[in-house]
Amino acid sequence: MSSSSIETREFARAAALGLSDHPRWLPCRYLYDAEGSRLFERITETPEYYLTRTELSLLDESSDAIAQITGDGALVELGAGSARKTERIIAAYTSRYGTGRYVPVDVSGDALAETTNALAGRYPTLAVRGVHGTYESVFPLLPSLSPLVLLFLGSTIGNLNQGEAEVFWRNVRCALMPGDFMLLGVDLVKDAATIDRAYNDAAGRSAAFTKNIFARMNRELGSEIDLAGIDHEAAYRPEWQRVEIFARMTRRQEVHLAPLGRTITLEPGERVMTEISRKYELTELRDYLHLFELETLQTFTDPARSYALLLLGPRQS
Ligand code: AVI
Repeated sequence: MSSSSIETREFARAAALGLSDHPRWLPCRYLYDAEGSRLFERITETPEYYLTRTELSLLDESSDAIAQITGDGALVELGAGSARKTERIIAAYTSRYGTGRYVPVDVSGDALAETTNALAGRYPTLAVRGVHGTYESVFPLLPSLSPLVLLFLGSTIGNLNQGEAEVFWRNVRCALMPGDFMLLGVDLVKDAATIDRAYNDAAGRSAAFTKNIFARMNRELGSEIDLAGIDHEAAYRPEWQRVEIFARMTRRQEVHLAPLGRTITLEPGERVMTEISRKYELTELRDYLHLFELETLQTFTDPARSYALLLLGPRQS
């Protein structure tokens, strides 16, 4: 069996498990094939999606200070994608320390190759070594890259559920050595209307992004889903401090999972959760990270306290 068919069967299995569950769901990592990554980039350009814009301006303002605090070290970025936001940090480290090391980690081989080539051209003194894989796959490598600054930006942490986040933070704590740092970007709790607008942009890009996971199932799993029979639904739930994103079926759908020879029926009105996006209170987050022996050394936030960058370090015992 070729490696791509192993991946396709894994996708089919994950879809079968999630779609047979109550409530129904799909793992959000499958939102990001090449088309999904392109659609997400387009969301970040909408006037409603304040997260990326705010994080970029925070990075503009604080990258120099961060480079000064951490000292020279390898920049290891989880889920690097196009590394658009990271360029600010790379520029700060290379101008302060002359040379630099950048290790982008991404599940998309295409995005990694593009990033690596583009940065190598723009920063001749920067050594770029991409790692093609999941976050989990890179944790064992981290001690060999120390001293390092682990970058986890874009509020991607908010897309992990409680259990996934706990495993993630345990892994981070085990992998960081004394003198290492982590820079975390998080979206903060704010009025529900602002958050709701960010996930329901007027141009319909958020809706296209949600539907793409079903389009991908059609492409890769032969699912034959009628995309016109799906509505995007996203709403902030203040009691859970998270946005919940669903696809609601407006007609009966027979979802074929060709690699498994299975069909799952979705009735009109049924919803499939495709993603959560958690929002954070700063004091709660600092207390939570403390449970994993991670100290918040500095917090950078915008005047409206809409978004934050946290500089973390392992607690020395
Ligand atoms: C990638 N991640 C941080 C985005 C978010 O805001 O949770 C994903 C997203 N989904 C819909 N819009 C944006």
